[in-house]
Amino acid sequence: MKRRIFLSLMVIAIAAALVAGATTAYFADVESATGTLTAGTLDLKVNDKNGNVGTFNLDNIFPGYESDGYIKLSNVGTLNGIVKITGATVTNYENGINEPESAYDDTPNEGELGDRVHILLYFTSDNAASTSTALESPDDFELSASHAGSYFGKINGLTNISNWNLSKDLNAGKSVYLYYKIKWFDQKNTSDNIAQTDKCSVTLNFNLYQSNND
Ligand SMILES: [Ca+2]
Ligand SMILES: [Ca+2]
Ligand SMILES: [Ca+2]
Repeated sequence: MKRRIFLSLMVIAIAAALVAGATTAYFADVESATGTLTAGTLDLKVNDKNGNVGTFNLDNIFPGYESDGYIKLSNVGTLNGIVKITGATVTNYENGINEPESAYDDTPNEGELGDRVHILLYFTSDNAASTSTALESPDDFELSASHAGSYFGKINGLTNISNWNLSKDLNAGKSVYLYYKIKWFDQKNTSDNIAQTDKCSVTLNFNLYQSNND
């Protein structure tokens, strides 16, 4: 009887040893994985500034006047984008009616300068002077292939600029330029007197969109 009890205790002891051994007796290895998500950036600057940036400020203009220049548009973000002119605001100020204006039935409170002066706009990759464009008459402007996507017309027509699809690829860390030429074609008659003293303000709205070909 004692022997049977002794054997039973032996079996229990061996079984317990096997269970204990089962938790430590094989190789093991544990690893983990961590991923992170960080959003990129799209950030547009106009002439290296944010906000509504002042550009040209042309005083004392006249029939026959012209001026051109560039507006620099930079993508200072980390994602490639497309910059687009999404709209424009044109405001005409009468700025008083002088004696020559009054001879042309000038209507008070709304200037005529934006109806008299033309503007040419297109995007270009650089601001080299060689890209400046000659304009001899309101009818003679033809787009070259490198200037595809442009606006040419009266300043007042800029209010429809969203229909002209002015856009250009603007990759991360890069700049493009909006070329502008402002020209008052001399009509060789005195009807332009109606715009004496008048003032015109133009605001272009730019939007930098994410491009889908990153
Ligand atoms: Ca910005
Ligand atoms: Ca005036
Ligand atoms: Ca006027």
